[in-house]
Amino acid sequence: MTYLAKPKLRHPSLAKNRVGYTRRDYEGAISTLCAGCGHDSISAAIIQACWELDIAPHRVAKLSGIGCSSKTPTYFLGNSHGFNSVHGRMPSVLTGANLANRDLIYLGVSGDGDSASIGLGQFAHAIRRGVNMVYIVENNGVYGLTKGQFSATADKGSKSKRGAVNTDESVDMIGLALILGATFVARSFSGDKRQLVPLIKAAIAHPGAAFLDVISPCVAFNNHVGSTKSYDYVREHNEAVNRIDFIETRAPITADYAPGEVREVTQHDGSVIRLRKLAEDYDPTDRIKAMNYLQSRAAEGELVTGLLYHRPEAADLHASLQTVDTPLNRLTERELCPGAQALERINAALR
Ligand SMILES: Cc1ncc(C[n+]2csc(CCOP(=O)(O)OP(=O)(O)O)c2C)c(N)n1
Ligand code: SF4
Ligand SMILES: [Mg+2]
Repeated sequence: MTYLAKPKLRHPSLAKNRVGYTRRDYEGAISTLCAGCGHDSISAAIIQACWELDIAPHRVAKLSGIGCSSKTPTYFLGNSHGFNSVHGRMPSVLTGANLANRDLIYLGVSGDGDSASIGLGQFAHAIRRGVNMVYIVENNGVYGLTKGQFSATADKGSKSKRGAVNTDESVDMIGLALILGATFVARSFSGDKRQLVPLIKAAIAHPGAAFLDVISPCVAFNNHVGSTKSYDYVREHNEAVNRIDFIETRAPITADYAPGEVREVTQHDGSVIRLRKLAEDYDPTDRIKAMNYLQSRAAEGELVTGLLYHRPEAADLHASLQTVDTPLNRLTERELCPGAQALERINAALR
């Protein structure tokens, strides 16, 4: 048995959101991950974000690959659509689903092994095409499910539980996402719910490819001295460049900060990201400067977190392909096969 169903009993006085659901309606089966695994905290943050955003569960499609991280969609949003695909293949399955039905909210959940090794090519193409999705890598620096081998995101010089030193350069998922043109790029830590929940909310509201690298310690195989993905290491080296508040379209905007202290960015759907600067010289709208900053801080051993890059006016794959507004899976045969005359007109236009 790979999961345990949660008992359906619940207290009648549990708070409901605007679409009539309690937080428990966004939960999934009981997790079978190791107690203390960072991935469970990310699941809790996703549940919190979707409940607070009043998203009806049937509007979400969660897709994953293979790994402990990719198992987690079983443990959240039990009333949403889900597809657990093949190792490293989540991005192409998600892209296909998104093209067929643009009306759903797509949540791609992956691991550092799933996305930075076998799925690196798939990751690259989904990001560069601007698929409208939230792509979360639950990054622990190891292949947790297959018992703790170094993954491609393990830092050079870091040590395995048994003391072996990693001699390979690491793949920087944030750097890649920036180069590949992701329009929302953030890094967070599974142990920082205050930072993670608003980032997930803002990523859901973002109209293009949103990438979140969440450092998520593996307590079984990568939480020792010498690891750079342990709880202690991340807490000691976490440098948050900003803090965001996410304000929904409907919510009244109250100004409780001094002028100049925060920057407000209105997104496509009217929601507002309120950004409070923590690092004076960090500008999340300047991609090149952001890349330089991240590289220079990484060279000092610092792990920069927060909203690292944001282009609110992003367009997605449907915009580049000029697909119709109606989801393709709702088009009728008549619309899909308009007849020989229509084909003749198209051919004539190409001559
Ligand atoms: C095609 C294929 N190759 C290899 C495996 C073995 N395998 C299963 S999970 C995994 C790595 C998972 O690592 P990661 O994505 O980081 O997830 P984690 O368990 O650390 O959360 C590997 C190599 C597989 N299932 N399928
Ligand atoms: S092996 Fe690691 S990644 Fe997998 S559930 Fe346990 S702590 Fe989490
Ligand atoms: Mg991993």
